[in-house]
Amino acid sequence: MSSASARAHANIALVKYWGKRDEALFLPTNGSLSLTLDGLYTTTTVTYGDGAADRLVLDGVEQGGDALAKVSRFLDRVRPDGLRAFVESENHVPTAAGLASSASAFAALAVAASRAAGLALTPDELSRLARQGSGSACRSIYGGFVEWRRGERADGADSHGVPIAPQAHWDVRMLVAVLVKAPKAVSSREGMRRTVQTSPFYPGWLASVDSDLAAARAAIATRDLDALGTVMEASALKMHATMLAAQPPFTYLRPASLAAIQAVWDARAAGLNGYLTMDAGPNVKVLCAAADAPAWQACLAALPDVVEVLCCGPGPGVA
Ligand code: FM0
Repeated sequence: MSSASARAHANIALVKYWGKRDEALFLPTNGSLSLTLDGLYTTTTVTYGDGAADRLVLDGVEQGGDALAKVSRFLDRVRPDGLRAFVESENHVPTAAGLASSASAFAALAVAASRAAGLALTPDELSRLARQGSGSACRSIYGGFVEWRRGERADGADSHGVPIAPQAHWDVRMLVAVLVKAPKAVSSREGMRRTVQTSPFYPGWLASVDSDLAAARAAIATRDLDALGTVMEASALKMHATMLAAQPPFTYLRPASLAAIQAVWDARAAGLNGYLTMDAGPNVKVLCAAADAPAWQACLAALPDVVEVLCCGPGPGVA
């Protein structure tokens, strides 16, 4: 029996990944750029042995079906021949707010599974491996600000996370307004596929990503919150607009999300500096300076249908 553990933090994209050019290898149509977060992480232990079947226990609950099958397929990339795996994973989020992240999950799994197999992979190799569990996971290998280079190669060798500024580079805050949960109608995977194949806005999205990435890199290098916030907010809203134009159309925006967006814009107009982003779910996140985090916390907590507001800083890479 051999066993290893790992911890990986969640990340939030500042310039979004939306669309795959290769679904099997999780190769993106566009580059993306994220901030790894300190407060939200997953710890995973992988133990190889000669059991009858793989097992997956997530937050103390035995999993089967698609979740187990996906993890088993992922482990086939690194497991020692003939061995079965016992995977125990815990999501560390302040409450059961539905923030369990596939990014931190597959980053932690990639590291624990390869270590337990006796493989000493480099960070870039771990990033490529994590990518093949969930695309955004390739960014959670690294701390701080991380770019996922789209890459050009068909085998994905050049498509992995690249650290562009460490955790200590810039002490910003990302507030997460956790909104009332609604069942997720469309997975990211299906949503991306539908958008790429049918949305007339998708070519416009793609055409704008490289200049967004360049603007985000420059803003991070100079710690320019207004420049980074402006491009971050635009990237998120453009991404959500592509989905509304897909066929059949869909959206992750809920009435409470729109109320939060309006509240962020109103607060900014009134002089509180911060910018919003949203992912494939209803929650609204705000990027701001550390000194403004308490005011944003109060602003977001006062909104209807807010379950709680989390406040995160830049986080570390996998350990
Ligand atoms: O994180 O189909 O990684 O760049 O969060 O597993 O590769 O869950 F806002 C959407 C994340 C997409 C943007 O997609 O998809 C981002 C998103 P997978 P993910």
